[in-house]
Amino acid sequence: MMRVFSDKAGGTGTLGKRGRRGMALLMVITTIAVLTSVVVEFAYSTHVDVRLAANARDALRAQYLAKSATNFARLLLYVQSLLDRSVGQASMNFRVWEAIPVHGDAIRGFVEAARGEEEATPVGSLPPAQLSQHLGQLVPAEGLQPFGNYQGTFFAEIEDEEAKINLNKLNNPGLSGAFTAQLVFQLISDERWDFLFEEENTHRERVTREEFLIRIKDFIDENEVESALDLTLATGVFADTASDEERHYVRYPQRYRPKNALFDSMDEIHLVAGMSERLAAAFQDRFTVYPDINSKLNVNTRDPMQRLTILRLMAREPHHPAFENLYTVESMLRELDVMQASMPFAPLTPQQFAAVLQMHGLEARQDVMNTEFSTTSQTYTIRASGQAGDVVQTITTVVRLDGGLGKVLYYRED
Ligand SMILES: [Ca+2]
Repeated sequence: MMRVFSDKAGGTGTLGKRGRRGMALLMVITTIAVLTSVVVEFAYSTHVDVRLAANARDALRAQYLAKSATNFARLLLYVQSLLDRSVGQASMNFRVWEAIPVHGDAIRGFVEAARGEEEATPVGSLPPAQLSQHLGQLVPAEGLQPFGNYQGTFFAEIEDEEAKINLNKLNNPGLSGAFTAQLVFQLISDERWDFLFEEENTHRERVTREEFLIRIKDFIDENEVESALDLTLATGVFADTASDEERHYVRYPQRYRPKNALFDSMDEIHLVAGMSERLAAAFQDRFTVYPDINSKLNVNTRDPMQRLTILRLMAREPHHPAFENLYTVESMLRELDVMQASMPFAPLTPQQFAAVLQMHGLEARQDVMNTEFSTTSQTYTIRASGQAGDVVQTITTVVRLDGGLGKVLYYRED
């Protein structure tokens, strides 16, 4: 290299024999450099293409694994609905969806165990299916991969939506609406949520706990006047005022109006005036909008805070000093745990909550016992995940049981 350039730098004016050789060498080097970069670029883009294809394959696998998990969960809930209908007595009931995990490995293990008894065919030993030349013909069964022979894994979690407080019930007239308002207020009253009602949202607004309830009610109710709240009343806790509920919405940079209809999804909670991201996030798991507005609150929740809310609202005196006594509160919650542990997958009943209150010297309200609380549910959220390679796909489905596999109220793929 140095020779080549030093010869040129020598500057003889015309290219001598050595100069021509140098030129040839330069062309060869340049050509090799160009070719190398082309080959590297080609190898790189091929590598990227392969990765993209593998990723797309894994994404598709993961998506279908998540769909499988969703379907398994829906099947379990269908079995639950059959049980709920055939067993009249709640004390004999069984929460099958809590007892059986929807997990790919568990299901595969179960399938392999079942197959092991019939025939000793190891998974993956069968040749791939011969595809038929003619469309619309059945794939021959002998060439099929056995059930459970798939790559990746899936699982699903089921949540009981009716064990959460239904915000749409705030619009119910009479005892049911008043009771729901008291439930919501009781839940958000805990002093650990103080910070949520002290900080401003992105619109520099701040709402009190009472305003939080009023804004939700005004967003879904049919009329256009602002409500007032009186939680001391047994029924009709919301009353109309003379002011306009829209005044909270018109000052936003992008104006919009309250919906004046029931929530269709939990995503709409963010539209309520005065709502902040943190406020919505804090109660996302304890509130719902999916169950029927006449459905009762299922007392079967594992959340201690929710259990305490139920105990308080069932008590004749929700503000009894016993509820401020940490020792008594812990004792009541422990008692519920003991009852649950004695029959792990049987539902707790409102009567058992009442019994716990009585054990601690508190009287239970009989008027709400069977009208506001229940032990069975129709509405569930299924959070399903499928994983293949590095790709995870999740599907969230809300279903309401209808005698079959249920009606889908909400569906989202991520
Ligand atoms: Ca309204």
